[in-house]
Amino acid sequence: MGKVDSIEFLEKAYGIATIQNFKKIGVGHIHSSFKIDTSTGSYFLQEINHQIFPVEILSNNLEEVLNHLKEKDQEFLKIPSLVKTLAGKNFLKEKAKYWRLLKWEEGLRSYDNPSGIDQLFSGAKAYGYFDQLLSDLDPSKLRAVIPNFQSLKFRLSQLDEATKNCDESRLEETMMQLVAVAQYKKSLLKLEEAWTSELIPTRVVHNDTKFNNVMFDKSGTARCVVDLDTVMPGILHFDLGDGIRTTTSLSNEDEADLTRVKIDHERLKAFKNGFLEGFGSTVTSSEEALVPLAGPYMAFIMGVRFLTDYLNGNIYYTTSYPEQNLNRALCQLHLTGELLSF
Ligand code: GN1
Ligand code: MG
Repeated sequence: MGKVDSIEFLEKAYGIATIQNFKKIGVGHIHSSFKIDTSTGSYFLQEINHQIFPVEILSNNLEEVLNHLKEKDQEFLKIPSLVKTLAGKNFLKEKAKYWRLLKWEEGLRSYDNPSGIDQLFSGAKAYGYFDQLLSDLDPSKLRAVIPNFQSLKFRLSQLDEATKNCDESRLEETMMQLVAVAQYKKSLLKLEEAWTSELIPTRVVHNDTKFNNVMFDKSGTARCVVDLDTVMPGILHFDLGDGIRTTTSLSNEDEADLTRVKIDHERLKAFKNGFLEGFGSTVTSSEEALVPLAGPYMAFIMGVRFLTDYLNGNIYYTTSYPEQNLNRALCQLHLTGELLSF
């Protein structure tokens, strides 16, 4: 993935001006992303990973979500603009590759780690507000783009499968992480049980609220929530939790020095308060009671998924070095423990 031999097909299919600059940008672990500049404006181009996403379902969901968001009378968040092909399609198939094009959000940028509490609070508020905007989207309009995406039960079964099929050396190498998984799973499955038993309500949520999926203007105010691939029915805790997972420790997702993976209470509080303020509507008392499990649940599910991918030989996430998924797993499982004991 990622190499583009000739780009003229894009100009033709989308009817855009001649492409003057074409640059790969390193966002996300799944698709390949590019910035393209033309004389009439810039675009965000993605080569869709069609091994992971069913392209047609993905693209229809995205269009549905964007249309819903655009109908809202609000100015707080900019809504990304999907560019259709001249034939009116929401993705482009060229040879064996699939593409989609969005307008480039001028003057906005994202950060892997928040640079301060105010920025963190603003990002969290934008995510909460985004979920509020989705709250009246009819879930039946969206198809499950990746079934069981946030189900811990399902992710644990994938890990189990991976331990049965991997080579002995990898199994030995990950013994400590597997012990951590066994240790934490019971308390975290409680959140999923609360969802499946309808103790807490199903809501349409973003499902990938890591901090670098919200974009800020020059003044440090969050103005746009991006990466809408996994907007699906879920629970509020998934979005609250993924935000906490990616902002509460100053470390990166794959930090190998675990002494650097620690909870900053002020940041944790800021994300939670910002998110709930942005969401605005009442959360139920059962939702409220389960808020403490949000962060550890998301750190844990990511730890489980990274570990599974490492055992499977790194076939799902893009990696920039062979041990990256193992480091990601180590870091996320450590973070789980820290968040649980907080
Ligand atoms: C993946 O591709 P990206 O970076 O937006 C993943 C998320 C994880 C995230 C971890 C479809 O998102 O679920 O939280 O990596 N997306 C998919 O950084 O699996
Ligand atoms: Mg994503």
